[in-house]
Amino acid sequence: MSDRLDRASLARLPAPARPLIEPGSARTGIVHFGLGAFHRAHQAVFTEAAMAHSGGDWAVTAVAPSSRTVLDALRAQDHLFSVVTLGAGQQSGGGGRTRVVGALADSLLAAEDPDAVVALLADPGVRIVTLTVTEKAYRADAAVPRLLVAGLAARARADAGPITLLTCDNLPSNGQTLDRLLTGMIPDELRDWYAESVTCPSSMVDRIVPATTAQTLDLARADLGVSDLAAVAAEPFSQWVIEDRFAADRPAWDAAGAVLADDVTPWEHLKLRALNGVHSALAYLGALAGRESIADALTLPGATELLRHYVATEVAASLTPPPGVSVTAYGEQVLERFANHELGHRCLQVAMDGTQKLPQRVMPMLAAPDPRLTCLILAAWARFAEGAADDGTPLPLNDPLAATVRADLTTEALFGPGGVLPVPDPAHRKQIDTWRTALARHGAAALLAVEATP
Ligand code: CS2
Repeated sequence: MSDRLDRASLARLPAPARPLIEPGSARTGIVHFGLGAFHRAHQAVFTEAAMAHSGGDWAVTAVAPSSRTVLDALRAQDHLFSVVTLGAGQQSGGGGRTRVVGALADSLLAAEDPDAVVALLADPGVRIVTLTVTEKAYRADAAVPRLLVAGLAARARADAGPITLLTCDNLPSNGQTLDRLLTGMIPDELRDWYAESVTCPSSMVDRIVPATTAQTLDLARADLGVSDLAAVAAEPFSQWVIEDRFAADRPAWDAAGAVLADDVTPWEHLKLRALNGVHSALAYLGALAGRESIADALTLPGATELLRHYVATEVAASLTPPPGVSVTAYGEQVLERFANHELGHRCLQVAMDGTQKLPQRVMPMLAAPDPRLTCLILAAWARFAEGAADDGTPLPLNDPLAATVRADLTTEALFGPGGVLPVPDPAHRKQIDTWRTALARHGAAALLAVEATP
């Protein structure tokens, strides 16, 4: 008897841990790019629930851009994996903390087998492409957009029908961003077909999914009774707001709890600024103060008060929330979610790719009447980029523009015209510089405590 999760071992799992659908019972209708933990804990879960509710051939074939690790684990497990939900009083074992998801049908490694990916995109059974490829992949010279264009060309030639490209990355107007990128890349002879047959709806995705650790795998094994090397951990909260603009049909994601909306923009702005921006703030300030996790960073005296104030003032001034949603109430819920100690979400994970994230998460608040705390967050990033915590411990700068950033770390070089994060107003640059001096003199922990005192 196999000791690992696969189809043969499903019957031995505790009943609440079993998939909602019979694995292998549906054909592939979705090709997903980016086989990271986030997809498995988010879109795969929604898609499985949609199929359990309304059926349909919406199984997912996932494309890993270049890394074999997860792919090998999934292949050895008949593409089954589990989600371990952490925090909010989740019970272990039969209590439903860990559940196997049956939405994945197959996987491909793009770097090794691009032709198979192109062929799949030209399959009439595939009607949706979803993407979680991170902010930095939305460039004409990146691998996934190039593969998408090749796939679309093959699809047009095969007359395989309309297709929806649904991005799930944390970018504002992410659908338009993808559409603009592809429009600039497709050959002229494809333009009419593209305009008629392809839509790129925007979507706002939200679930905190830390990187899988040895502890995640231990929890999965304890709950399932078999080993699952592709398990992911996630918070209980999960949200998906999707622009209702599909080129063909779609899974019953609404029956699975997703919200289909005419306009996703207010949701995207709220989430990027009141959640992701605050996340980045905690990541940099926490890392400087020597805190390991986001939840630890939030226990720094003054951190909660300061971030609450930031959301209520600078963030709230920058946007119009979705109808019926209060920015401060949303911000409160975000802080409660960040306080989930069981997640162990590392500051350094959130801190990566700052040059790609801060423009949509933090920079828009520079337009607030008095963007003091926005300047503090940018200063914290700059000090983080200098490469050492307040106690001297080295901090890694994991960022595609790391070399440019490190080449000249002065405030003028980073934030001046032509810098990696241009801040147009010289008064704001001065404020960033003042905060950098204060951070260097007092350290992040002491600064937060003082600043939060009324
Ligand atoms: C985080 C996000 O790593 C990061 O930058 O801010 O991944 C965050 O956890 C998710 O967007 C939550 O939905």
